[in-house]
Amino acid sequence: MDIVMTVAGSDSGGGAGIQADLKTFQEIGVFGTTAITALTAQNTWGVEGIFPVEKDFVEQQMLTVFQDMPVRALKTGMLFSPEIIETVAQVLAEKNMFVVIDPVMIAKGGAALLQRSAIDAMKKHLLPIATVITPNIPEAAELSGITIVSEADVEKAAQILLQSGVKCVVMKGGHLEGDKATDSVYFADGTSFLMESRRIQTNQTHGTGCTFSAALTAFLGKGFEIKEAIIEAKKFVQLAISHPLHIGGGHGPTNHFAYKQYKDEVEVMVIEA
Ligand code: PXL
Repeated sequence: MDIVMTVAGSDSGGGAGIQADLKTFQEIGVFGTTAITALTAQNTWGVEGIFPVEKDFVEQQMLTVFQDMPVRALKTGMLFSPEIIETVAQVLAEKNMFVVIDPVMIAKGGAALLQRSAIDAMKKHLLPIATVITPNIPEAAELSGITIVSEADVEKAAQILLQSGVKCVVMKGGHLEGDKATDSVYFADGTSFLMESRRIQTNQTHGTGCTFSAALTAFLGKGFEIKEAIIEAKKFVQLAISHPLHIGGGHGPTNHFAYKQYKDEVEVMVIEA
């Protein structure tokens, strides 16, 4: 059994964070473990409260699992503070596993899931040891320090992020305009490709980013090559968005059951650079 870990925050509403990650791991058939960085009280309307976990206890959760289980791939989600980021980076620096960074900053309803001072810590400590980072456009703009409007800006921001030492950048295009949702993927060796899919008009998107990075982590844990893992994760999230569950009255969660049920109907076009 392939073992993976998520280091992230808990979403009591079950659509994002640790809960989305574990559901995704389970559907893909890997064994999920967790280190929880913060509890949130939330539903589909928004985040009502945040209760961070002490950095030493985040470390203890990770080390206790690592002592006993060979974790092949790990993702980070909501890390909340610079202290937690530095601690997680220190623990991971001595380990040999795939590391996926989902640079979670702001929840759909607007709540800050990362303190501003933590952005520098992420660039300095976490990116150098990461395999893949999966920013959306606003997150990529924050991390790279440039405004992103055009496709040229997307590439420029990705190149800035690659300089920090991360091996692969997945720029999620969901926040850009257009009838296609295009993600651009750049590798440190200079290669790149695009993934294009139909844009789905829906507000049932709570936890989309968590679900994509969790699926990517699960496929890496199963031994997929990085490129194949990214493409399969895109399929997982595309299906999760296109078969909504309509739970709650606000931004509803994505459907983690959909991949297993509808895997054969999904279309993601891969365009080589
Ligand atoms: O989708 C980002 C995210 C990550 N982690 C937690 C969240 C959210 C969004 O609400 O609540 C715990």
